[in-house]
Amino acid sequence: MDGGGACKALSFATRRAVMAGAIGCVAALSLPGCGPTEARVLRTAEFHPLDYPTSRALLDMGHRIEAYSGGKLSLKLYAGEQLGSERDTLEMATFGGIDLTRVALAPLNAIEPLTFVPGLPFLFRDEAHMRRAMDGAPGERILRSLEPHGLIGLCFYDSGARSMYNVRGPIRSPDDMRGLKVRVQNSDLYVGLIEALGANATPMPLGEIYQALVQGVIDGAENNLPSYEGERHFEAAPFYSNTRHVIAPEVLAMSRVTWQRLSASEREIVLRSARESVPVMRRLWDAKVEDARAALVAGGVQFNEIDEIEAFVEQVKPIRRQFVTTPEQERLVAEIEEMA
Ligand code: GTR
Repeated sequence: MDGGGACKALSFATRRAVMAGAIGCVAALSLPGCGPTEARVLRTAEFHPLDYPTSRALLDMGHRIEAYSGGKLSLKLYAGEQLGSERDTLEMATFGGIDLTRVALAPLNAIEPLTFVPGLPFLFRDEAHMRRAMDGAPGERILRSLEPHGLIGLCFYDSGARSMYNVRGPIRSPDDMRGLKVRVQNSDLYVGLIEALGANATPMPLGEIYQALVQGVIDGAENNLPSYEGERHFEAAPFYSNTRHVIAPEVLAMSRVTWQRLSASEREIVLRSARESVPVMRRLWDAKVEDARAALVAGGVQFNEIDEIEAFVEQVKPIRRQFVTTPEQERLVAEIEEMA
């Protein structure tokens, strides 16, 4: 198992080589002619850098895979945007160009309507509610819903609560959002959410936000503390307002092409290792949130609480009607709400 190196964004040629299974692998899983005695390497994409909780959880999973398979299976992690955006890596996984990818729900929204549900604003009461629901039947249903789209959902990782931040000043009520240009993830749900709050939504990849803030292309964005700190957005947008409007999990998915090439016992090893990495990830996540908070306070960020969150909740209510349109989605929402 391997951390994948520190360099960002591999060249196009190198990316193609990864997809062909030729980089750092004894023999890539998806290559024909991979003999039974050779180690099989699961090529895994992660947007975040190597020290981010999701990356560290994937490394933990890799150790488990190697140990449980007696070294016959291993995981090679391409962290730090090496294989491109989450959207890119999702596409690669879908056609079997890579074996595993960790993505947010946003890039899955366009392919599977059930994935809208955990991203609905103000659905989860807190992180514990989200964890309970994703560990239970609602989470299982969402993971299973990915299979017809060429993906095997293995587990959920945490992403904490997302809040608003911007260059101008504290946001205390939806009125303060009016006219702000706010970056969103590329999904109609997040565009709808920001526009319902009276701001202008600008979809763009995470990696482009810093420059866009500095150049005044956008006035703000929304994210959890680790991404806000890790991507250095606070340097340009030092007002972080605790709206906690979305507490969505993230997904670790395997390419169905890869899954179909695994034996039953290999599948069990992969699934077990993924599931066992979840509590590890959660511990790392909770610690990372506190570290990020301390670094942000030291970095001069001005935090503010929202006294009347009801005003935000009211204003985004139409979002549910817009994105929850099937009986299956409605059932999922009801079931999650019952677990509050
Ligand atoms: C991060 C998340 C990423 C991505 C990013 C974004 O918190 O871990 O998967 O969703 O936010 O806003 O693009």
